[in-house]
Amino acid sequence: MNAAPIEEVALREVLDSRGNPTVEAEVSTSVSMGRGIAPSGASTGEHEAVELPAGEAVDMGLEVGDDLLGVDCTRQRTVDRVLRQFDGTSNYSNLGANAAVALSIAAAKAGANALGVPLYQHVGGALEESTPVPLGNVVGGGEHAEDATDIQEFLVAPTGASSFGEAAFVNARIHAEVGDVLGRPGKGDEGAWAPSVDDEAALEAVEEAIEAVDVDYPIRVGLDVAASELWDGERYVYSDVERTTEEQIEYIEELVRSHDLVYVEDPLHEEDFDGFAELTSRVDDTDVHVCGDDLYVTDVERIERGVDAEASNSVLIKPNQVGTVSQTYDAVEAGRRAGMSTVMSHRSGETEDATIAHFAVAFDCSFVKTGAVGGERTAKLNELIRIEDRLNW
Ligand code: 2PG
Ligand code: MG
Repeated sequence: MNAAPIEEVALREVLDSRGNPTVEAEVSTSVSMGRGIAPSGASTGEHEAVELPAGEAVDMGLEVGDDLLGVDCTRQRTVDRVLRQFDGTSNYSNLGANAAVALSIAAAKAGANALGVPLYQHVGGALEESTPVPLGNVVGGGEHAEDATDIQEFLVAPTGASSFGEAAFVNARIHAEVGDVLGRPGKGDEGAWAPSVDDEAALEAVEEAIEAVDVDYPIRVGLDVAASELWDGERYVYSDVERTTEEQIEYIEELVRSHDLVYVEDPLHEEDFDGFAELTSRVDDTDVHVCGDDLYVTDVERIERGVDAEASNSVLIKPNQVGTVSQTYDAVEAGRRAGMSTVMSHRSGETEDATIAHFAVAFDCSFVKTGAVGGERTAKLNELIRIEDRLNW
Protein backbone atom coordinates (compact mmCIF):
# COMPACT_ATOMS: atom_id res chain seq x y z
CA MET A 1 0.00 0.00 0.00
CA ASN A 2 1.14 3.48 -0.84
CA ALA A 3 -0.39 5.45 2.02
CA ALA A 4 0.60 9.12 2.09
CA PRO A 5 -0.31 10.65 5.44
CA ILE A 6 -0.72 14.41 5.44
CA GLU A 7 2.09 16.07 7.41
CA GLU A 8 1.45 19.75 6.80
CA VAL A 9 -1.42 22.00 5.71
CA ALA A 10 -0.87 25.65 4.75
CA LEU A 11 -3.35 28.26 3.55
CA ARG A 12 -2.99 31.80 2.35
CA GLU A 13 -4.75 34.54 0.39
CA VAL A 14 -3.68 34.97 -3.24
CA LEU A 15 -5.01 37.06 -6.14
CA ASP A 16 -7.70 35.95 -8.57
CA SER A 17 -8.21 37.24 -12.12
CA ARG A 18 -10.43 40.09 -10.91
CA GLY A 19 -7.73 41.13 -8.46
CA ASN A 20 -9.79 39.89 -5.51
CA PRO A 21 -8.32 37.80 -2.71
CA THR A 22 -8.99 34.07 -2.92
CA VAL A 23 -7.95 30.98 -0.95
CA GLU A 24 -4.89 28.89 -1.78
CA ALA A 25 -4.23 25.65 0.11
CA GLU A 26 -1.12 23.47 0.19
CA VAL A 27 -1.14 19.91 1.47
CA SER A 28 2.19 18.14 2.04
CA THR A 29 3.23 14.58 2.82
CA SER A 30 6.77 13.29 3.38
CA VAL A 31 7.04 12.58 -0.36
CA SER A 32 4.72 15.04 -2.11
CA MET A 33 2.93 18.38 -2.16
CA GLY A 34 -0.34 19.52 -3.77
CA ARG A 35 -1.75 22.99 -4.23
CA GLY A 36 -5.34 24.10 -4.90
CA ILE A 37 -6.80 27.57 -5.44
CA ALA A 38 -10.52 28.39 -5.15
CA PRO A 39 -12.16 30.20 -8.08
CA SER A 40 -15.10 32.57 -7.60
CA GLY A 41 -18.33 33.29 -9.50
CA ALA A 42 -20.12 36.56 -10.30
CA SER A 43 -23.40 35.09 -11.55
CA THR A 44 -23.63 32.68 -8.65
CA GLY A 45 -26.55 30.32 -8.13
CA GLU A 46 -28.79 30.85 -5.12
CA HIS A 47 -28.20 27.26 -3.98
CA GLU A 48 -24.40 27.14 -4.30
CA ALA A 49 -22.23 26.17 -1.35
CA VAL A 50 -21.28 29.30 0.59
CA GLU A 51 -18.05 31.20 -0.11
CA LEU A 52 -16.68 33.03 2.95
CA PRO A 53 -14.55 36.20 2.74
CA ALA A 54 -11.08 34.86 1.83
CA GLY A 55 -9.45 35.82 5.13
CA GLU A 56 -12.13 34.04 7.18
CA ALA A 57 -11.93 30.98 4.94
CA VAL A 58 -8.15 30.84 5.41
CA ASP A 59 -8.61 30.88 9.20
CA MET A 60 -11.21 28.12 9.07
CA GLY A 61 -9.03 26.11 6.67
CA LEU A 62 -6.13 26.30 9.10
CA GLU A 63 -8.41 24.94 11.83
CA VAL A 64 -9.57 21.94 9.81
CA GLY A 65 -5.93 21.49 8.78
CA ASP A 66 -5.26 20.06 12.24
CA ASP A 67 -7.93 17.39 11.65
CA LEU A 68 -6.33 16.49 8.33
CA LEU A 69 -2.90 15.71 9.81
CA GLY A 70 -2.22 11.97 9.52
CA VAL A 71 -5.04 11.39 7.02
CA ASP A 72 -3.99 9.44 3.91
CA CYS A 73 -4.37 11.94 1.06
CA THR A 74 -4.59 9.18 -1.55
CA ARG A 75 -8.01 8.37 -0.01
CA GLN A 76 -10.04 11.25 -1.39
CA ARG A 77 -13.36 10.34 0.21
CA THR A 78 -11.71 10.14 3.63
CA VAL A 79 -10.16 13.59 3.17
CA ASP A 80 -13.48 15.03 1.99
CA ARG A 81 -15.37 13.42 4.89
CA VAL A 82 -13.06 15.21 7.33
CA LEU A 83 -13.87 18.51 5.61
CA ARG A 84 -17.63 17.85 5.70
CA GLN A 85 -17.64 16.70 9.31
CA PHE A 86 -15.64 19.71 10.45
CA ASP A 87 -18.05 21.99 8.57
CA GLY A 88 -21.14 20.26 9.92
CA THR A 89 -23.62 22.10 7.65
CA SER A 90 -25.19 21.20 4.31
CA ASN A 91 -23.62 24.10 2.41
CA TYR A 92 -20.12 24.73 3.86
CA SER A 93 -21.29 27.93 5.52
CA ASN A 94 -19.03 27.16 8.48
CA LEU A 95 -15.76 26.10 6.80
CA GLY A 96 -16.38 28.06 3.58
CA ALA A 97 -16.74 26.32 0.22
CA ASN A 98 -13.65 28.22 -0.93
CA ALA A 99 -11.54 26.70 1.87
CA ALA A 100 -13.10 23.27 1.24
CA VAL A 101 -12.46 23.21 -2.51
CA ALA A 102 -8.89 24.51 -2.19
CA LEU A 103 -8.08 21.87 0.46
CA SER A 104 -9.85 19.02 -1.34
CA ILE A 105 -8.01 19.79 -4.60
CA ALA A 106 -4.68 20.26 -2.79
CA ALA A 107 -5.09 16.85 -1.13
CA ALA A 108 -6.02 15.20 -4.47
CA LYS A 109 -2.86 16.62 -6.04
CA ALA A 110 -0.68 15.61 -3.10
CA GLY A 111 -2.18 12.12 -3.44
CA ALA A 112 -1.51 11.98 -7.19
CA ASN A 113 2.04 13.21 -6.68
CA ALA A 114 2.67 10.65 -3.92
CA LEU A 115 1.49 7.89 -6.27
CA GLY A 116 3.53 9.33 -9.16
CA VAL A 117 0.58 9.63 -11.56
CA PRO A 118 -1.06 12.65 -13.20
CA LEU A 119 -4.13 14.04 -11.41
CA TYR A 120 -6.55 12.97 -14.18
CA GLN A 121 -5.34 9.38 -13.80
CA HIS A 122 -5.44 9.41 -10.00
CA VAL A 123 -9.03 10.72 -10.03
CA GLY A 124 -10.33 9.02 -13.18
CA GLY A 125 -8.44 5.73 -13.38
CA ALA A 126 -6.33 4.01 -15.99
CA LEU A 127 -8.95 3.87 -18.74
CA GLU A 128 -9.41 7.58 -19.42
CA GLU A 129 -8.43 8.61 -22.92
CA SER A 130 -10.92 11.14 -24.27
CA THR A 131 -10.65 14.91 -24.17
CA PRO A 132 -13.63 17.32 -24.11
CA VAL A 133 -14.71 19.84 -26.75
CA PRO A 134 -13.75 23.35 -25.54
CA LEU A 135 -16.60 25.86 -25.31
CA GLY A 136 -14.80 29.15 -25.97
CA ASN A 137 -16.42 32.31 -24.61
CA VAL A 138 -15.91 34.93 -27.34
CA VAL A 139 -18.58 37.58 -26.62
CA GLY A 140 -20.47 38.31 -23.44
CA GLY A 141 -22.12 40.64 -21.00
CA GLY A 142 -24.64 39.98 -18.25
CA GLU A 143 -22.97 40.00 -14.85
CA HIS A 144 -19.52 39.70 -16.49
CA ALA A 145 -19.40 43.14 -18.16
CA GLU A 146 -21.14 46.51 -17.91
CA ASP A 147 -23.17 47.90 -20.78
CA ALA A 148 -22.83 44.83 -23.02
CA THR A 149 -25.11 41.99 -24.19
CA ASP A 150 -28.04 40.72 -22.10
CA ILE A 151 -27.08 37.09 -22.70
CA GLN A 152 -24.03 36.37 -20.54
CA GLU A 153 -21.92 34.24 -22.89
CA PHE A 154 -21.71 33.54 -26.63
CA LEU A 155 -19.65 30.38 -26.95
CA VAL A 156 -18.01 28.62 -29.88
CA ALA A 157 -17.55 24.85 -30.07
CA PRO A 158 -15.43 23.31 -32.85
CA THR A 159 -17.29 20.00 -32.62
CA GLY A 160 -15.66 18.68 -35.78
CA ALA A 161 -12.03 19.39 -34.82
CA SER A 162 -9.81 16.32 -34.80
CA SER A 163 -8.08 17.12 -31.51
CA PHE A 164 -8.50 19.23 -28.40
CA GLY A 165 -5.43 21.28 -29.32
CA GLU A 166 -6.78 22.09 -32.76
CA ALA A 167 -10.13 23.12 -31.25
CA ALA A 168 -8.47 25.37 -28.66
CA PHE A 169 -6.46 27.19 -31.34
CA VAL A 170 -9.53 27.58 -33.54
CA ASN A 171 -11.43 29.12 -30.62
CA ALA A 172 -8.60 31.60 -30.08
CA ARG A 173 -8.67 32.51 -33.78
CA ILE A 174 -12.43 33.01 -33.68
CA HIS A 175 -11.98 35.22 -30.59
CA ALA A 176 -9.54 37.41 -32.54
CA GLU A 177 -11.85 37.55 -35.59
CA VAL A 178 -14.87 38.52 -33.48
CA GLY A 179 -12.77 41.31 -31.98
CA ASP A 180 -12.10 42.64 -35.49
CA VAL A 181 -15.75 42.31 -36.54
CA LEU A 182 -16.87 44.25 -33.45
CA GLY A 183 -14.16 46.93 -33.66
CA ARG A 184 -12.22 45.77 -30.56
CA PRO A 185 -14.57 46.77 -27.72
CA GLY A 186 -13.67 46.20 -24.04
CA LYS A 187 -13.56 42.74 -22.52
CA GLY A 188 -15.52 41.09 -19.73
CA ASP A 189 -14.30 39.06 -16.76
CA GLU A 190 -13.55 35.96 -18.81
CA GLY A 191 -11.75 37.74 -21.63
CA ALA A 192 -14.74 37.66 -23.99
CA TRP A 193 -15.44 40.82 -26.02
CA ALA A 194 -18.08 42.94 -24.31
CA PRO A 195 -19.65 45.14 -27.02
CA SER A 196 -22.61 47.37 -26.41
CA VAL A 197 -24.78 45.60 -29.01
CA ASP A 198 -27.92 43.50 -28.76
CA ASP A 199 -27.88 39.71 -28.55
CA GLU A 200 -28.82 39.15 -32.19
CA ALA A 201 -25.95 41.39 -33.39
CA ALA A 202 -23.55 39.49 -31.13
CA LEU A 203 -24.71 36.18 -32.61
CA GLU A 204 -24.23 37.52 -36.11
CA ALA A 205 -20.72 38.73 -35.27
CA VAL A 206 -19.82 35.29 -33.93
CA GLU A 207 -21.17 33.62 -37.07
CA GLU A 208 -19.24 36.03 -39.30
CA ALA A 209 -16.04 35.23 -37.38
CA ILE A 210 -16.65 31.49 -37.73
CA GLU A 211 -16.97 31.95 -41.51
CA ALA A 212 -13.77 33.95 -41.55
CA VAL A 213 -11.63 31.28 -39.87
CA ASP A 214 -12.70 29.01 -42.73
CA VAL A 215 -12.12 25.43 -41.57
CA ASP A 216 -13.63 22.41 -43.31
CA TYR A 217 -15.46 20.97 -40.29
CA PRO A 218 -18.38 22.15 -38.17
CA ILE A 219 -17.93 24.91 -35.63
CA ARG A 220 -21.12 25.36 -33.66
CA VAL A 221 -22.41 28.14 -31.43
CA GLY A 222 -23.63 27.94 -27.82
CA LEU A 223 -25.04 30.33 -25.22
CA ASP A 224 -25.01 30.75 -21.47
CA VAL A 225 -28.18 32.80 -21.01
CA ALA A 226 -27.66 32.95 -17.20
CA ALA A 227 -31.40 33.60 -17.08
CA SER A 228 -31.60 33.89 -13.27
CA GLU A 229 -29.88 37.26 -13.68
CA LEU A 230 -32.60 38.43 -16.12
CA TRP A 231 -35.55 37.10 -14.07
CA ASP A 232 -37.21 39.70 -11.84
CA GLY A 233 -39.63 37.26 -10.21
CA GLU A 234 -42.27 37.62 -12.92
CA ARG A 235 -40.55 38.22 -16.23
CA TYR A 236 -37.23 38.00 -18.05
CA VAL A 237 -36.09 41.61 -18.35
CA TYR A 238 -33.91 42.34 -21.39
CA SER A 239 -32.63 45.82 -22.34
CA ASP A 240 -35.34 46.30 -24.96
CA VAL A 241 -38.08 43.83 -24.06
CA GLU A 242 -39.60 41.80 -21.23
CA ARG A 243 -40.54 38.16 -21.73
CA THR A 244 -42.94 35.91 -19.83
CA THR A 245 -41.81 32.35 -19.20
CA GLU A 246 -43.74 31.13 -22.25
CA GLU A 247 -42.20 33.88 -24.40
CA GLN A 248 -38.73 33.06 -23.06
CA ILE A 249 -39.17 29.41 -24.01
CA GLU A 250 -40.34 30.40 -27.49
CA TYR A 251 -37.44 32.84 -27.87
CA ILE A 252 -34.81 30.28 -26.89
CA GLU A 253 -36.38 27.61 -29.12
CA GLU A 254 -36.25 30.08 -31.98
CA LEU A 255 -32.55 30.83 -31.29
CA VAL A 256 -31.75 27.11 -31.17
CA ARG A 257 -33.39 26.55 -34.54
CA SER A 258 -32.30 29.67 -36.39
CA HIS A 259 -28.67 29.49 -35.25
CA ASP A 260 -28.38 25.69 -35.08
CA LEU A 261 -27.14 26.02 -31.50
CA VAL A 262 -25.30 23.04 -30.03
CA TYR A 263 -25.49 24.29 -26.43
CA VAL A 264 -27.81 26.42 -24.27
CA GLU A 265 -27.02 26.89 -20.58
CA ASP A 266 -29.50 28.26 -18.04
CA PRO A 267 -32.18 29.31 -20.55
CA LEU A 268 -34.67 29.65 -17.67
CA HIS A 269 -34.18 30.83 -14.09
CA GLU A 270 -32.77 28.60 -11.36
CA GLU A 271 -36.08 27.46 -9.82
CA ASP A 272 -37.91 26.71 -13.07
CA PHE A 273 -37.52 22.94 -13.50
CA ASP A 274 -40.83 22.86 -15.43
CA GLY A 275 -39.78 25.60 -17.85
CA PHE A 276 -36.52 23.74 -18.50
CA ALA A 277 -38.50 20.55 -19.14
CA GLU A 278 -40.84 22.31 -21.57
CA LEU A 279 -37.93 23.75 -23.57
CA THR A 280 -35.98 20.46 -23.50
CA SER A 281 -38.93 18.56 -24.91
CA ARG A 282 -39.63 21.21 -27.57
CA VAL A 283 -36.08 21.00 -28.96
CA ASP A 284 -35.91 17.23 -28.68
CA ASP A 285 -35.60 16.87 -32.47
CA THR A 286 -32.33 18.88 -32.49
CA ASP A 287 -28.92 17.90 -31.07
CA VAL A 288 -28.74 20.86 -28.67
CA HIS A 289 -27.43 20.27 -25.14
CA VAL A 290 -29.80 22.07 -22.73
CA CYS A 291 -27.58 22.52 -19.70
CA GLY A 292 -28.34 23.42 -16.07
CA ASP A 293 -25.82 25.50 -14.12
CA ASP A 294 -27.58 27.66 -11.50
CA LEU A 295 -30.44 25.15 -11.74
CA TYR A 296 -28.31 22.27 -10.38
CA VAL A 297 -25.30 23.96 -8.70
CA THR A 298 -23.41 20.62 -9.02
CA ASP A 299 -25.68 19.20 -6.30
CA VAL A 300 -26.77 15.55 -6.53
CA GLU A 301 -30.23 16.17 -5.06
CA ARG A 302 -31.01 19.00 -7.45
CA ILE A 303 -29.66 16.97 -10.40
CA GLU A 304 -31.91 14.06 -9.40
CA ARG A 305 -34.85 16.45 -9.17
CA GLY A 306 -33.99 17.55 -12.71
CA VAL A 307 -33.84 13.93 -13.85
CA ASP A 308 -37.34 13.27 -12.42
CA ALA A 309 -38.67 16.41 -14.11
CA GLU A 310 -36.79 15.63 -17.38
CA ALA A 311 -35.58 19.21 -17.07
CA SER A 312 -32.44 19.00 -19.21
CA ASN A 313 -30.14 16.68 -21.14
CA SER A 314 -26.91 18.22 -19.84
CA VAL A 315 -25.40 19.31 -16.52
CA LEU A 316 -22.73 21.90 -15.74
CA ILE A 317 -20.11 20.87 -13.18
CA LYS A 318 -18.27 23.44 -11.03
CA PRO A 319 -16.28 21.97 -8.13
CA ASN A 320 -16.54 25.13 -6.03
CA GLN A 321 -20.35 25.10 -6.23
CA VAL A 322 -20.37 21.93 -4.13
CA GLY A 323 -17.10 22.04 -2.18
CA THR A 324 -15.11 18.82 -2.63
CA VAL A 325 -13.67 16.53 -5.30
CA SER A 326 -15.79 13.54 -4.24
CA GLN A 327 -19.03 15.54 -4.27
CA THR A 328 -18.06 16.82 -7.73
CA TYR A 329 -17.61 13.22 -8.88
CA ASP A 330 -20.98 12.23 -7.38
CA ALA A 331 -22.69 15.06 -9.29
CA VAL A 332 -21.08 13.96 -12.56
CA GLU A 333 -22.24 10.39 -11.93
CA ALA A 334 -25.79 11.46 -11.07
CA GLY A 335 -26.02 13.27 -14.41
CA ARG A 336 -24.33 10.54 -16.40
CA ARG A 337 -26.56 7.78 -14.96
CA ALA A 338 -29.55 9.70 -16.32
CA GLY A 339 -27.96 10.04 -19.75
CA MET A 340 -27.04 13.73 -19.41
CA SER A 341 -23.93 15.12 -21.07
CA THR A 342 -21.49 16.67 -18.59
CA VAL A 343 -19.70 20.01 -18.91
CA MET A 344 -16.72 20.86 -16.66
CA SER A 345 -16.58 24.60 -16.02
CA HIS A 346 -14.39 27.42 -14.77
CA ARG A 347 -15.76 30.46 -12.89
CA SER A 348 -15.61 34.08 -14.01
CA GLY A 349 -13.06 34.74 -11.25
CA GLU A 350 -10.18 32.33 -11.92
CA THR A 351 -6.49 31.73 -11.29
CA GLU A 352 -3.62 29.72 -12.79
CA ASP A 353 -5.03 26.60 -11.08
CA ALA A 354 -5.64 24.12 -13.93
CA THR A 355 -7.38 21.37 -11.97
CA ILE A 356 -10.60 21.43 -14.03
CA ALA A 357 -8.54 20.37 -17.09
CA HIS A 358 -7.72 17.12 -15.26
CA PHE A 359 -11.28 16.67 -14.00
CA ALA A 360 -12.70 17.13 -17.52
CA VAL A 361 -10.62 14.13 -18.63
CA ALA A 362 -10.99 12.13 -15.39
CA PHE A 363 -14.79 12.45 -15.53
CA ASP A 364 -15.05 11.95 -19.30
CA CYS A 365 -16.88 15.24 -19.82
CA SER A 366 -18.31 16.06 -23.25
CA PHE A 367 -17.35 19.74 -22.99
CA VAL A 368 -15.07 21.98 -20.97
CA LYS A 369 -16.01 25.63 -20.50
CA THR A 370 -12.92 27.70 -19.80
CA GLY A 371 -12.81 30.76 -22.01
CA ALA A 372 -10.71 31.22 -25.12
CA VAL A 373 -7.81 33.54 -24.20
CA GLY A 374 -6.24 35.16 -21.13
CA GLY A 375 -3.68 33.58 -18.78
CA GLU A 376 -6.08 32.13 -16.23
CA ARG A 377 -8.11 30.61 -19.11
CA THR A 378 -5.16 29.34 -21.17
CA ALA A 379 -3.78 27.69 -18.00
CA LYS A 380 -6.59 25.13 -18.39
CA LEU A 381 -6.46 24.97 -22.20
CA ASN A 382 -2.71 24.42 -22.19
CA GLU A 383 -2.97 21.76 -19.48
CA LEU A 384 -5.52 19.93 -21.65
CA ILE A 385 -3.14 20.19 -24.61
CA ARG A 386 -0.44 18.57 -22.42
CA ILE A 387 -2.84 15.86 -21.22
CA GLU A 388 -3.92 15.12 -24.80
CA ASP A 389 -0.28 14.89 -25.83
CA ARG A 390 0.40 12.42 -23.03
CA LEU A 391 -2.69 10.35 -23.89
CA ASN A 392 -1.29 9.97 -27.40
CA TRP A 393 2.15 8.72 -26.33
C1 2PG B 1 -21.29 30.66 -15.48
C2 2PG B 1 -19.97 31.11 -14.95
C3 2PG B 1 -18.78 30.74 -15.74
P1 2PG B 1 -19.78 32.71 -12.93
O1 2PG B 1 -22.33 31.30 -15.27
O2 2PG B 1 -21.37 29.60 -16.07
O3 2PG B 1 -18.82 31.15 -17.07
O4 2PG B 1 -19.97 32.42 -14.50
O5 2PG B 1 -18.53 32.07 -12.52
O6 2PG B 1 -19.79 34.22 -12.82
O7 2PG B 1 -20.97 32.08 -12.25
MG1 MG C 1 -23.58 29.62 -16.23
